[in-house]
Amino acid sequence: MLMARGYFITLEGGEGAGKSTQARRLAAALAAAGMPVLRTREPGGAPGAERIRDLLLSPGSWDSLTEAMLHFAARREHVVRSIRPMLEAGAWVICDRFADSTLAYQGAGQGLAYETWARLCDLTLEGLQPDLTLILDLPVEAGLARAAGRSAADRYEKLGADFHARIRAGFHDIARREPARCVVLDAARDAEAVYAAIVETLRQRLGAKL
Ligand code: Z5A
Repeated sequence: MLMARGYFITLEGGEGAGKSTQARRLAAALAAAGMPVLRTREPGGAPGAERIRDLLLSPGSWDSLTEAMLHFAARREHVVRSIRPMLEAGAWVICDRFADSTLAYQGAGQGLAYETWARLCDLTLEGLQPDLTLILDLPVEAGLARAAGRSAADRYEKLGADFHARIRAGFHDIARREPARCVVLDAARDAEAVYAAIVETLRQRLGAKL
């Protein structure tokens, strides 16, 4: 590895797309190469944010703006207490979901307006944006089957195939809007092939010598 500074890399996609699997593997490879690395996730990643995560994933329903604000409240804690300090210290930050998930889930999924999402970003993120976003793309049925095989369904996993199809389309819209930051990867392949595509993307986009 011949890189001087860390990068902020986010993994996005629907349920069961393999984000956690790939985030673990990528973070381990960076650490093995001697890079300081933080692997983290949303909602969560800081003590207060993990408490908000418990609220968000437990049974119940929220107004979509309330729900988006809860995600951004958790994200603010995560950014201020974990992500930004680690980036400033030169670490690579590998994050399982970030603000794009709010645009896909609360926007495309639950009707939150793009402009409202953008205002919440302005208010809470102080200009922080991922250097690279890997969107792991998988047909909805395949993702839900993978997620079901792993653990009991949470509140979002129970929302049904139509909801998850809107999420998938929402991520495609994000990739079309921001091609310099986002790369869509076919996540239906085996985990080894997906990881190889991630490494190739890091080489091309960030000059990584992984
Ligand atoms: N949410 C939101 O609404 N708004 C927001 O702003 C944010 C989040 C940030 C968080 O749930 C929920 O919050 C999420 C969106 C919402 N909705 N849900 N559910 P979470 O953190 O508990 O779960 P998740 O983010 O959706 O992750 P996941 O379901 O755990 O999926 P994943 O991380 O993408 O997949 P995985 O855990 O790596 O793999 C799932 C299974 O598939 C596992 O058994 C693997 O071994 C297997 N797997 C992985 N890759 C492969 C391949 N390539 N082939 C075959 N099998 C594989």
